Amino acid sequence: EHKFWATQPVPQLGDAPPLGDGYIEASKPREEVRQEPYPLPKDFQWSTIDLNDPNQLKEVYELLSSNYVEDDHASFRFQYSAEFLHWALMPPGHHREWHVGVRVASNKKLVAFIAGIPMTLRVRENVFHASEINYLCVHKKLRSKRLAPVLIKEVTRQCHLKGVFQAIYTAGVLLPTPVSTCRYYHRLLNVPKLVDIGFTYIPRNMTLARMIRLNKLPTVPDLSRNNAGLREMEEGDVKQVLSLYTRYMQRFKMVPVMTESDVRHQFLSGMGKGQRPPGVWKGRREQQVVWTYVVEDPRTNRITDFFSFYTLPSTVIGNLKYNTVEIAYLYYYATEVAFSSGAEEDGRLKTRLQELISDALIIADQAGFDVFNCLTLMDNNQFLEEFKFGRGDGLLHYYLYNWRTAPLAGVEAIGGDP
Ligand code: YNC
Ligand code: MG
Repeated sequence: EHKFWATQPVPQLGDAPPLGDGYIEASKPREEVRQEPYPLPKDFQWSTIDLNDPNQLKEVYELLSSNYVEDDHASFRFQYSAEFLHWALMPPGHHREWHVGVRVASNKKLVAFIAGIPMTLRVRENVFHASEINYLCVHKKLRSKRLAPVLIKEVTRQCHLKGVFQAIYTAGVLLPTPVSTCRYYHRLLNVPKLVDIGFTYIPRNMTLARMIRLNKLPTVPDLSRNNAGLREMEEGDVKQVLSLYTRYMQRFKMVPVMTESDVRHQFLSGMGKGQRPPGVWKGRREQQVVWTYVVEDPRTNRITDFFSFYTLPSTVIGNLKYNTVEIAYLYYYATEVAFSSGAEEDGRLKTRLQELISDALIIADQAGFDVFNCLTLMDNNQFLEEFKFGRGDGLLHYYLYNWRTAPLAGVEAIGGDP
């Protein structure tokens, strides 16, 4: 029933969970990797995309803006900005050959895309090089012609040519076979707009005014008061943020392993131009993609915590009043409190996470975001309920290519059966 996926080195639906961890297919020396691109239907041609060329970046942006992922009701569609794509697809060590496009041979129009970026992944005890595959997109007019498998095979070949034989990817659709499944949760910020565009509705025995009041947030982050040390991340914080990140991620079973340059890229490079004056929380920078804050202990000058979120608007399909809904997505965070003994048992960890995320919500609200999203992963179950996050209907499945490991339980940490 999965004609393509049945041929790939992934666990098949219904397979017994594996006893041990490891690859499914052995790696090959470069000379044994297929040297020619896979054939495309006639009238189409492969095109490596140079994202440093503003014109090509814009072509990818335009393809995705009109043809990328929509929700089940076709009400919203992800609208990645060009700045976002530049940030997401050009991390340290990225390969141009992993930005795979398909063009119409006659007029060179870009009609399909898939991208990979290199990463180091830890799954349980094993650390290995992998690619993270994303932005698979086929123009709406070319759907259901089995183009997607050709794109996947070609990006796989390009990974193999660089000596990478494992991959991680996520999708809203169920394929063979998720290693984990998360649910989206949404914290409403701009209630009237979210009701207007049908992102949410006013429940029975509730009024709009009450709903607004219930979701109202303070205007100043708590950890910025009384010299508590909250500020934007800066270049000088990279080493300490890496150390915090690395130690905190030991709590989890499947995580990216980062270096200093990864941290600089992931948390700083997308912060946009120009310094915001300290203590100013309102408004936002033009084209800022990622927002990273640290807490610096004023007595020791040590970074004790950090949190980050990124900007990813969605197009509101067919709405006359609003073109987009501005969405912040929770990204990585970490806190020293996790390393003090007993902090989990006596609730200190939970309290600290709530302080951090509550400030993330305040900052996002002041910056004009309409909604704050997160998934049921990391320690997010420690604050979802208390902070009035609503359970979404979207699921996100996580997949590994050519790596078997038992399903990662506990990621769908709250919310019950999907
Ligand atoms: C999907 N999202 O099951 P079977 S997520 C993977 N990921 O194959 P056709 C997908 N496979 O079941 P269409 C998939 N969606 O027969 C469908 N498939 O074995 C499989 N949507 O191909 C599907 N972006 O070309 C079926 O379908 C086969 O024309 C059917 O094209 C699909 O980026 C798609 O949701 C998704 O643009 C391109 O619908 C199209 O429908 C579209 O006839 C809107 O394809 C945008 C959208 C997907 C977002 C994402 C992650 C992609 C991961 C790809 C797998 C990577 C594997 C690792 C490779 C590197 C390995 C190394 C080393
Ligand atoms: Mg197709």
